[in-house]
Amino acid sequence: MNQQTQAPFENSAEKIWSVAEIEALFKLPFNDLMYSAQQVTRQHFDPNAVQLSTLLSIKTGGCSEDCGYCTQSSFHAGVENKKMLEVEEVVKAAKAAKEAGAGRFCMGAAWREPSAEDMTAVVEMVKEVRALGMETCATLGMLNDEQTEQLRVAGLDYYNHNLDTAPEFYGNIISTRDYQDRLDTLERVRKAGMHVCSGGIVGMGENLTQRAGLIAQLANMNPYPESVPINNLVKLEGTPLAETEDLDPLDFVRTIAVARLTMPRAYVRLSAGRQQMSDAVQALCFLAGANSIFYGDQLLTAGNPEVDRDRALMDKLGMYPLADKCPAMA
Ligand code: SAM
Ligand code: DTB
Ligand code: SF4
Repeated sequence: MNQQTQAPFENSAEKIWSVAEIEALFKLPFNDLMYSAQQVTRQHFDPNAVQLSTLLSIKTGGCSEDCGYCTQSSFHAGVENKKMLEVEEVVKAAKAAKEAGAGRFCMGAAWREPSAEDMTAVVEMVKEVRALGMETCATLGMLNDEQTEQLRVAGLDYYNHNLDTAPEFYGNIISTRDYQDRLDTLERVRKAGMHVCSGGIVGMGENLTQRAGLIAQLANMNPYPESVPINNLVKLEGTPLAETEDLDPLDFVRTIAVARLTMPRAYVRLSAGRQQMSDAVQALCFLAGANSIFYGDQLLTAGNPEVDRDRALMDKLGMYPLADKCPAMA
């Protein structure tokens, strides 16, 4: 059985947020911000349950985009260009992820957009992973209408495509594709009837107004994404952003809280950068309303906390995977 966690949002005259209003949330006293975010979390979610997604890079390296944070771009020295994984390898990894407790399996590819041939293989992967009883997610770059339809028919539950940053800062990071291209792909995914997973990266040198600008773009989508990954930049060797100054961890926590307040019913995912975070900072992120993580020792090319470390952290915090029952009620 597929563990579908969410019905698509029916919209809804949700609030339209100005960037200034969001910036004001960022500037609240920390305790006030955390208190409000935790209250909103409790209106919509079990505050101790965490949704677990495992990532697999099904096609690594050699990408024709120039995203400044990414080690898979052929514009800068990073990982080598590998060929796409075979369907059987993907299914094996998905089975292992399910065994370890993940509810969703996300397949990522270093493409600007998939070709027709790529789509044939991905459709097969999606069908087989879904047949295991897992939720499916893919992140393959830009999609056209025919491709969104193919993925929907195959049974894809979520499509991940990030806005990455505010429109005003975007040109500092990526030059090979426009902000509007990203919005168009998200619109097609929504129109095809799949759940939208879209978020961004913080700590790329953006200022507070630009961080608020990213959240405004996401929160003002109609409807806003069901899943919102907030990534802390992982500074990967060879990328133009490798030497960027560290973001104050409390500013990362604030970003999670502001995402929670502006998108109350979304799963807010504490995404890339967890391996470099202390348990205490992660605990603050959960308090701020994060209720989803990437689970498994690898993201796409970068590391993620070991499963044992995450299990220990969940135990320490009295948290449990979304699919499991609260141990205290068992
Ligand atoms: N090629 C597809 C695309 O760009 O849409 C899918 C894969 S891409 C790696 C998915 C997302 O991962 C990016 O949009 C970005 O938000 C995030 N990401 C990539 N490298 C990162 C890094 N070094 N630190 C944090 N997030 C990163
Ligand atoms: C998302 O927002 N973060 C994930 C997923 N969506 C595809 C990717 C993080 C990538 C981190 C760098 C790497 O592994 O290369
Ligand atoms: Fe390519 Fe995606 Fe990396 Fe950009 S983020 S270079 S599109 S793999």
